[in-house]
Amino acid sequence: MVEEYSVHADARAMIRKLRDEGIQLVWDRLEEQEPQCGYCALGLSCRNCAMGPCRIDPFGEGPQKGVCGADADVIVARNLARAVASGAASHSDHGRDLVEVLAKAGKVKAYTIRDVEKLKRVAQEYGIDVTDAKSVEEIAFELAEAMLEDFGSKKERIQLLSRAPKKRLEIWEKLGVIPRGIDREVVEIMHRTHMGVDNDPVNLLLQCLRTSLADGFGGSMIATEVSDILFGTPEPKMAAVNLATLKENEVNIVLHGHNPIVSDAVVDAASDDELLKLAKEAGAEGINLAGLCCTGNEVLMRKGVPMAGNHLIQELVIGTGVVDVIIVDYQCIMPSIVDIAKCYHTTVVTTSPKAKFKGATHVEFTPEDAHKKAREVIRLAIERFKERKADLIKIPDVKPVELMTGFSIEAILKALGGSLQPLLDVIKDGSIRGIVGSVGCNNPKLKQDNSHIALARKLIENDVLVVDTGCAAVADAKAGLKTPEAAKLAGDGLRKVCEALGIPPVLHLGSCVDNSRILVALSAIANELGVDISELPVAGAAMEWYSEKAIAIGAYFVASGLLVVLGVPPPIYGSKLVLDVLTEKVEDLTGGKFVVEPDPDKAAEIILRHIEEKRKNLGI
Ligand code: SF4
Ligand code: MSK
Repeated sequence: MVEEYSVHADARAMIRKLRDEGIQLVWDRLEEQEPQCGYCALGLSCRNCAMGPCRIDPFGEGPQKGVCGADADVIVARNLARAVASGAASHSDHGRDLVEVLAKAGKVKAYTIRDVEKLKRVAQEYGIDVTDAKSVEEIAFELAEAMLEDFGSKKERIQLLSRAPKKRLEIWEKLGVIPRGIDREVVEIMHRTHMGVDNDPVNLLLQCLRTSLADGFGGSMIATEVSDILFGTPEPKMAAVNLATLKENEVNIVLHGHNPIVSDAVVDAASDDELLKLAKEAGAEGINLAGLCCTGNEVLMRKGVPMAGNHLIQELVIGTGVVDVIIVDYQCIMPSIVDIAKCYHTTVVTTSPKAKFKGATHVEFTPEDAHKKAREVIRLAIERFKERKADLIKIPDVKPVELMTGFSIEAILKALGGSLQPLLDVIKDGSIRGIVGSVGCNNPKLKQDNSHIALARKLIENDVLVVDTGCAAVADAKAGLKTPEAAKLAGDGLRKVCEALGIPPVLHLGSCVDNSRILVALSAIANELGVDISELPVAGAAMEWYSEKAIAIGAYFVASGLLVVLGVPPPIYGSKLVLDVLTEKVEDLTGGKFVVEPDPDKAAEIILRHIEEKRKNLGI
């Protein structure tokens, strides 16, 4: 049975250990929840008001309308819209936190501008004068102010949308889905889905696209750009992944969550001589950091900090018995980790006023005191190190897997010699048939990482370059697909390109917000070719998604003209109309559409067919 939970030996070893220790895990809780509610799975339940909760009978025998009169189509569309709003809000609020730090950069100890050139470039996009008369801090402040306006409701169009190809902008204008303000679109969904407001399912779905674009070209893109400006634009580097990156003889601090604001400060503090001395006095040989989920991706991309794992590893990592502190910010952090930590010596430290966990230790980080707080957390980890329970220690007997990370668009351009042309040439001559963005999470309903890895393997075998982010990226890394040597697993065309450039066939573009890098790259390629994104031989996939953020990401890919394969069915099957729109009719509107296909081999075939069709239409 444990074999069905994960493809990885390290995960399986830990599942067995924690089971033996009587600890309940995500898979156990999933089993306890079964059978899960069929109405909810189909999107057919509603509790938007106190006349309800209501549900629609999918077999047509029971009620077909909620108390207010809403039918299946309205209820399904409303539920989906609220998920998009939540997903877009999460990434975008993460972006806002970074913008607030940007406004203070250089004025507070922990944060400076690490990529001045990018600061100036982005500031110019916002129409900010970047003459030498202004200090870097002044430009940063002005950019932060301008970006905050993107969140509001005064503008007619968010700024970075101008990166999209002209044809795409015309499509969005025609559809009326140009996002005006990030917060505005999220709020408007909450308004429209209140009882008695928007009762046209198609109109609701269009607002889903608009809100998702406010995330993709707004909140997420701002998060990526500001992270690069503050913490450095990633460059290729080697690093390691899996549970063997934890070290028994060192103080281990696991960085979990999404935003680099906290994790970057901890990484800086971990090399402090005074703290290292303190760790040694406690009997440790050093201070070891390991990442989880997207904040892990952030420090992996920029600093080569090793990665313990992705979403479904978060409970297991504590079971090694060597995690002294697990420090979190927000998003994708299971509340269960606090309960599991109590069975060991591990302390869970929360850092954000908006993400407190019952039973955790709260050490609030602000831009002003991040440096001090990071040191405080490391001191706490050193104290916890002394409390380890020797009989509970077991790091899985595997070797860390190497990966090459750090492929920002700037880094890819540099590898190509400063221009997209060499990439366009190999796409045109067929050495690379197309590009696929593989994104998203783990879901305990699927064998961990199996679908991500199987899809990536099949795509690269067929000369499709894979770019990945988030938990999908960690999955592919653990499978060894992110070393230059993995080029031998690719088809001849892709292999030769990778070997010539010394890069892997699966490129790590970063965290979940860094899906915006994919939008930037596709926009640039389309602009270079003078076509629209929907005409490119490209696609997206979220084979193991679980999060509302993944729904928003899928929606902005579809809105941008991409075919997106989902490996887990979204809760829309209760409405034939919504299903038809999202999997068929939307293609006539945006050029993109969703396909639901849990089998990774079949998903790859669908994508490969799509890519070949696009190539044929382009005459290449
Ligand atoms: Fe029921 Fe309508 Fe209220 Fe939803 S909004 S709970 S369908 S009455
Ligand atoms: S962390 S959103 S589980 S990718 Fe971005 Fe992973 Fe999905 Fe969270």
